[in-house]
Amino acid sequence: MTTTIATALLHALKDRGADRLFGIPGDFVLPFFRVIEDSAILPWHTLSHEPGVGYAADAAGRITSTLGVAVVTYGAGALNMVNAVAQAYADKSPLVVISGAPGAQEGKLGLSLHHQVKTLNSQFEIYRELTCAQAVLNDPATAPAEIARVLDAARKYSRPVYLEVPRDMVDTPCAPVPPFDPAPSDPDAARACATEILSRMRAAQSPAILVGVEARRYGIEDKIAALCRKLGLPAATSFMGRGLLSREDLPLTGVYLGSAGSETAARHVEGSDCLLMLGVIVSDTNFGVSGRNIDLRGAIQALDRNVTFAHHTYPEVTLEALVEAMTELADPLDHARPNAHVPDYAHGLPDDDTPLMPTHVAQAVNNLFDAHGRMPVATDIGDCLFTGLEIVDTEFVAPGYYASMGLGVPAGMAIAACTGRRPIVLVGDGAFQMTGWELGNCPKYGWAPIVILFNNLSWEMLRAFQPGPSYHDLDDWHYAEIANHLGGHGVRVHTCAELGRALAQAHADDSRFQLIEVMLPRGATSKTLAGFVGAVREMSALKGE
Ligand code: S1T
Ligand code: MG
Repeated sequence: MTTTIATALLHALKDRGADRLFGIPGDFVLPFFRVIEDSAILPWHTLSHEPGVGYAADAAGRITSTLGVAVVTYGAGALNMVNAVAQAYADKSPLVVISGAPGAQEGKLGLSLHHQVKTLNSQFEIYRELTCAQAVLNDPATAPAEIARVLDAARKYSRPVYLEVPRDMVDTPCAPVPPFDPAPSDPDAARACATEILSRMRAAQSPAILVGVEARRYGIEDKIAALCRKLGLPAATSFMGRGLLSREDLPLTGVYLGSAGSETAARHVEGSDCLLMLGVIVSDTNFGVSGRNIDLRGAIQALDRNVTFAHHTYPEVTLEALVEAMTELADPLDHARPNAHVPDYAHGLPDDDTPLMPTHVAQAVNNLFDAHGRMPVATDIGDCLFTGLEIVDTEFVAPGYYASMGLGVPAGMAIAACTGRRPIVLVGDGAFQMTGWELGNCPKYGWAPIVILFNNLSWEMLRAFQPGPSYHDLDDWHYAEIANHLGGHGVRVHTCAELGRALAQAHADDSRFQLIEVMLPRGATSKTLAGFVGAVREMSALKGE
């Protein structure tokens, strides 16, 4: 069977861990879509709007620690997905964007083409700003090496990449793509770096470990847990790292979110005189509300294949190589604290007519997990994200840094597709208005997420920051009723007893997606969001903003 540019690309994606594609066709990508279906190299799912395609493909990469893949048409498709790709870049998600494009001769007709914005190269230039590697596959002689270069960059740097496939090149014969080159670190550099870190941790009074998203992106949570156990140290996770290490038997001091998160994690991180940050993005959401200014110059940061100390860096030392070298060289630390206090999570949902507040959702989910086992969780931005911090440790997919609305529902659908497990989705009414309708695609794929919709008739997180204006008010769209027309089952609940019953019934019915519309009063927020807003206000006041 002759290899073509399209089949070579699909095989290369599969060889590097991609297990499916999400997309929406268009005339510039129809030839490629035909090969996707005829070749059956990878399963594919079409959704209804390119932002949802981007969010779903991003989430697929996050939950599987491999490549997520989005296939879209030129112009109207690819440019419609820009914000979702930007979020994948900021959150270090290895999303592969494949866009169809005009054929070589089409651009020479002297006509501006439909879907063209400024020049035929504009889209490539826009995506150069959103990705870590890009290529146009317009030459069969170079296409295999270009595909390998770009896809390997996605795996190495855990960032989005962009491949443009002119529609007249899809069936062009070419050689197969070379196998994945992981570009391992120099083992001597990793050992030297590990030796320096361990000696600093041994000399420190209160060494601490903070774990971030790269632990999941590179699939090394088990190795980090083994290191923590060998050192006798608990770990805290960053806000973006919520849910990391949840499958490991390791005492976690909770999620660090400064004065708005776990107090144990805050003491652990802010009180440390040797903070080792493994795969942590130093961002305002991860550190913006630190109760005390953490002297990051005293910290050690392993991120983006570099390990940085106050005044020097070990380049090209991967997180995996560092953790393996440390585990090999480590002994239990004198200041080991293996039995850290694990935070108490919200339990005990009242079984009565108590009107619902956001924290009751966390209590209801925790009760469900106690009864039936933990489920993966996808959250959107809004108070649902902060309420999610009150749920016990489980796998999370959330827009923890870039913080775009819209990820929640498509991410839940991707988790169902990639893992075969049923997810819980937490989403606000505002974010649901953006991408919640993608649920209408669940019946054709047999996905049955349980969606808990926080209906406070508001952009409440904004109101928490800026009380007063009426533009935070949203109308009541009766989402539960709409769910029934989208092929799912919807129920509206007002009290704690109704929520407990609805969640139990939703869990019992996995024949279709479930939507539980939780009615909340305007102005009500979770304790965690209230704490976060208060801390942000305090920080602003301290800075005189
Ligand atoms: N547009 C997009 C795509 N993402 C955003 N993050 C925003 C706008 C700004 C924004 C927030 S939080 C929020 C908006 C509009 C309101 C969310 O409303 P809803 O989903 O109903 O959740 P809740 O009512 O719990 O707040 C962040 C601060 O940037
Ligand atoms: Mg809302």
